[in-house]
Amino acid sequence: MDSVLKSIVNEFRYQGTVIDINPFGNGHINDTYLVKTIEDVSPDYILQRKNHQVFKNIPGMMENIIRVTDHIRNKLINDNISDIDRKVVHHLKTSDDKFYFKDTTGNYWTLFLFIKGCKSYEKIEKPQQAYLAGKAFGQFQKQISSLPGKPLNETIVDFHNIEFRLNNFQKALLVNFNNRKVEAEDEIVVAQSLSEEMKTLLKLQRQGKIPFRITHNDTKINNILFDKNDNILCVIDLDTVMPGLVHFDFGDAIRTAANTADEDEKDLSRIAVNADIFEEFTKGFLEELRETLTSLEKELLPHSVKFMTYIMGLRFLTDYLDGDTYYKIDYPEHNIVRARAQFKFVSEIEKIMPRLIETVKKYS
Ligand code: ADP
Ligand code: GN1
Ligand code: MG
Repeated sequence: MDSVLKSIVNEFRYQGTVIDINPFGNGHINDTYLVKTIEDVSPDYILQRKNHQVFKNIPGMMENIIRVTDHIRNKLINDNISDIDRKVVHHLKTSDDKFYFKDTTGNYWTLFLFIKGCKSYEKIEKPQQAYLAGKAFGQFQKQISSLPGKPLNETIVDFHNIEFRLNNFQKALLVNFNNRKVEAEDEIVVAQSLSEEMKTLLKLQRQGKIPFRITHNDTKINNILFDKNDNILCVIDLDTVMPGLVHFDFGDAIRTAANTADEDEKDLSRIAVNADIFEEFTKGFLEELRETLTSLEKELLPHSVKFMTYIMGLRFLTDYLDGDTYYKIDYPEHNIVRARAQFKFVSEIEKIMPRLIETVKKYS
């Protein structure tokens, strides 16, 4: 077992005897480890090194997470829900009463309970899971809509701001790491051709026609934990919970859940929209939020799928041109492969847009 990691875990007030610490999960930003304990009665834990190049204010981020998880926990207690530590993320404190530990090299660490017997999916396999996933993200948004107190801290400023992302893309074109523009020629054309259309949500928000709410902002489908019978346990990965548009959550969830292939699929012919998954997710999501959302917000849900897929493609493309400074990669072309796959999904969304619009109307 890594003694440095062990000493970091020891900064927290946890229960049990640690026997093993191993890398876990496949996030692109943070480093995640599973911390196992010997005793059956002691929980296992997740240790996470938060990426402070990406999240510039970790104390502010942890303040958000604790406010949000405390709020959800109180609601579950009020509703007499059982097994609460599997229904909301439970963070542990350090010996000096903080929810993060800053080590001597400036890295930030958090420790939270590992939820036993859970699973997460990279993409959805059955329509019933999509329905429950839609309900989970809808419910999450509903639960945090009543969060009292000051606004949440913005953990990444301009996270889904398309103007900011397009600006970064322009800068990356100038960086042109290893002359990668040649390899990325087709994707650069796609990025440029859709840039105006992709400002729709930003413009409407600036005109005050669609509101900022509290949103999750990283609703990849692997950020929902299911139990072994595919019941929903909870929504995880709360680093980016902050003010945002409902479209960020709906769009990103569909981008990952309703894609017939992986985010980084190389064989573009395998990438399509699974319309049944889209329908079931929409049904679950709108069952929770139908009364809360305005007609214009609902009308823009199909567009949000295109928007969120485009913005992810743009960010992968930007990182490729920058020389891979942001996302973790498994091989040198990984980011351009991801961008290509996202832009192919955008074109697939365009093909079945009328059906997506009909489906959203049906459940609105
Ligand atoms: P990242 O920000 O890197 O995506 P996550 O917080 O989503 O990190 O964690 C990565 C993976 O670890 C998740 O997809 C999930 O499979 C697993 N995981 C995270 N939190 C828990 C938890 N509390 N209990 C069990 N598994 C978890
Ligand atoms: C990152 O950390 P992870 O893997 O859940 C990214 C998301 C992207 C996603 C693409 C903070 O999410 O915005 O959608 O990769 N998170 C951050 O897979 O940039
Ligand atoms: Mg995650």
